[in-house]
This record gives sequence, structure tokens and C-alpha cells, in this order.
Amino acid sequence: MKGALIGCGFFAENQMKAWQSLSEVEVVAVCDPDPARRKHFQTHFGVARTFAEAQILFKQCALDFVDIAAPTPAHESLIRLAADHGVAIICQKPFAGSPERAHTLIQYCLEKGVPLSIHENFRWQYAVREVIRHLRNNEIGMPFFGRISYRNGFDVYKSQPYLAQAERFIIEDLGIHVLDIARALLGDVSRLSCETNRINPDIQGEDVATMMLRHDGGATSIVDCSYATHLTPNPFPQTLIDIDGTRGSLRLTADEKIHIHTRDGCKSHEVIVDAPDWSTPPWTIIQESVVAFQTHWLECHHAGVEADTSGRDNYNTLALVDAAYEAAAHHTVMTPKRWS
Ligand code: NAD
Ligand code: 89V
Repeated sequence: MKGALIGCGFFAENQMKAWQSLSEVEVVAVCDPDPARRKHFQTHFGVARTFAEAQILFKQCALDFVDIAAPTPAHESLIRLAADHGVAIICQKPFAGSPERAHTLIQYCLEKGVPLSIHENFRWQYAVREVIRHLRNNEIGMPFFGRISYRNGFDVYKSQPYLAQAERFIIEDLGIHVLDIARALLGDVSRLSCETNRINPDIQGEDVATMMLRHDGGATSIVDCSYATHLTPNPFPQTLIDIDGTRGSLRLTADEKIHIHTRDGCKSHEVIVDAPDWSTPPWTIIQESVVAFQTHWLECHHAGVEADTSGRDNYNTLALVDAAYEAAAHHTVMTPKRWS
């Protein structure tokens, strides 16, 4: 498989290293307007060709897929360009600025016959995959309540300075991940409410969000996220999960354990990842999920089926982000848009 990586920034390094760990893939080209970033990827990863403009990349390279890790505002135009060239697309989150524009993009790719997948990796974290496995094994009965909680005081602005300037911050950047976990665990969402706060005076957007969801099957959940929470040890980037079911309860705790409580007592096991040799703590669980997601994408590509986080699936996650901002702005309960 020959691919190209568009965007050679902070997170793209993880995607590049993950592709290099998958023997059947060769990243034959990278694209980035910053010459220093192009040079870094060429020198550090041995990428044969580098381009400043994606239009030239597509004209000069025969690709099986493109992996878009450019800044969010560039995603939509790059998706269209890849679709115009008939190249399978993976795009980082969020893939579009609104559900309306996401819907148009998905339709565009469908009309071009080009598969669109979204690099949404939190549901691919090892601990989250284990929670999904326990639920699919029906070990606690029918889930009726969930709490998906991401709370820490990590300095995200150091590696991603643009986050401090974002008018829409924690829900769009991080909430999108934990809302996707909520969908993966409890299903799609029929009603959502949300309240936000800005605690850090040095940023533009919200760094705390609390959301309440009603899922189609009747379960309710609390999805909460904060970059203003000081804990020791710092749990970044863990998502802690509580699920209550009709025959038991599941807890994913900060000591990297899953506990299954039933009438027969409590069984616990560790969920410590097998870290990639290139991982850099504290990012390890995210970096491992990048390999897991990209492996999943390859399997789906060969099988000719959509990835779990296809454009159409991720539309419903993106719609929750949109609904959360509307709910917070108007202090009302929203009915999120749904892909149809
Ligand atoms: P970054 O600013 O560090 O890197 C972006 C790179 O893209 C820069 O090198 C920039 O020069 C380049 N670029 C800008 N416009 C471009 C264009 N039109 N074509 C090609 N390259 C272009 O950003 P980042 O933190 O690496 O984030 C990139 C994307 O990854 C964002 O969508 C972000 O939300 C996402 N992200 C995802 C995760 C995750 O999957 N868990 C984590 C961090 C960031
Ligand atoms: O995963 C992400 O999208 C990152 C972070 C975990 C820091 O929010 O931006």
C-alpha cells in the first residue's frame, strides 16, 4: 500500500511512526507548506518525496490512500482534492466545521466512489477496547447509565499552541473523542444538554464541559471533560469510564484497571498497553491507539468495508459536538442531527 501524509506537524509524527510499524504500508510522500517540517520528515523518516502543495502531490504520485493530519481548517479542501483524484481518504478529527459541511463532504466522496474514514482513535485505546469487549460479552446486562470522564491539568498548549487561541476548544478538540466513546459504548444520542466554563484566564475557549446525554436505547450518560483539573498523579490522557448495567457495573479506574461488579462479587484486571517501542510517555496510550486504528483501517480497506469511524459514522459524533455548543449557548436540550 502506497500512501501520503498531508501535514507533518506534532501529531503526524505518531501517524508516520505507526505507518512505519505496519510492514505492508509505505508512505511514499509527505506534504507540508513548512520546509522545515518537510525536511524533518524526509531526514527522520526517510520519506522519498516531499511537496509543499497537495495539488502537486496528487498530480505526481500514484497513491492507494492519503492520511490527512493538517490543521482542522484545511481538512475539507484536502478531502475534496483527494476525492477528485480517486484516492482513499483518512482524515483527522474534526473532519468538517459543521454537520452541514460534513454532510456535503460525505455525499461528495460517495459520488466519487472514494471511501472516507476519520482518524478517531480514543475508541481504539486498549482500555476502551477492553470496556467494549466486556459490554459486548453482556457481562453486566443492559447498560442504563454511563460516565465517560476526561479530567486533568495537562499543559496541552505546549505541543499544540493553537488550542489556546481556539474559540471552540475542549469540546471540539477533546470532547469529540469522549463523545465518540459514549456512542461506541451506549449507542447514538437522541437528546443532549451541556454547560461549559473557562477556568484558565489565558485561553480563548472553554476548558471545562459537562454534557448529559439520552441514548436511543434509553440509557443516560454524563460526558465530562476538563483541562483545569489538578490531580496527582496526573491521569492525562486517560478517560475514566463508569457503566452501570441491569446485572452489574463496570469501572475503568485511573490505576489502569477494569473492575466488573456483579452479585457474585468483583473481578478486576489490568489494562496496561503494550507500548510501541517509539512511544513517548505520557502519550503512550494514545500512540498505541494510533497503531490500533491504522491497523483496523487497513483490515477494512482490504475487506472492502467501511472503517468503524467512517465519515458517515463520525458524522453522528461531529453532530454531538455541534449540539453541545448550541445547548451551552442557549442553555437548552438539543436533538443532535443524525446521518441519514
Ligand atoms: P500542528 O499545527 O502541530 O501541525 C499541522 C501541520 O500541518 C504543520 O506542520 C503545518 O505546517 C501543516 N499544514 C498547515 N496547512 C497545511 C495544508 N494545507 N496542507 C498540508 N499541511 C499543512 O497540528 P497537530 O497538533 O499535529 O494537529 C493536526 C491534526 O491532528 C488536527 O486536526 C488535530 O485535531 C489532530 N490531532 C489529533 C490527535 C489525536 O488523534 N488524538 C491529537 C492531536 C491532534
Ligand atoms: O487527542 C487530541 O485530539 C489532542 C488532546 C488529547 C491533547 O486533546 O488534541
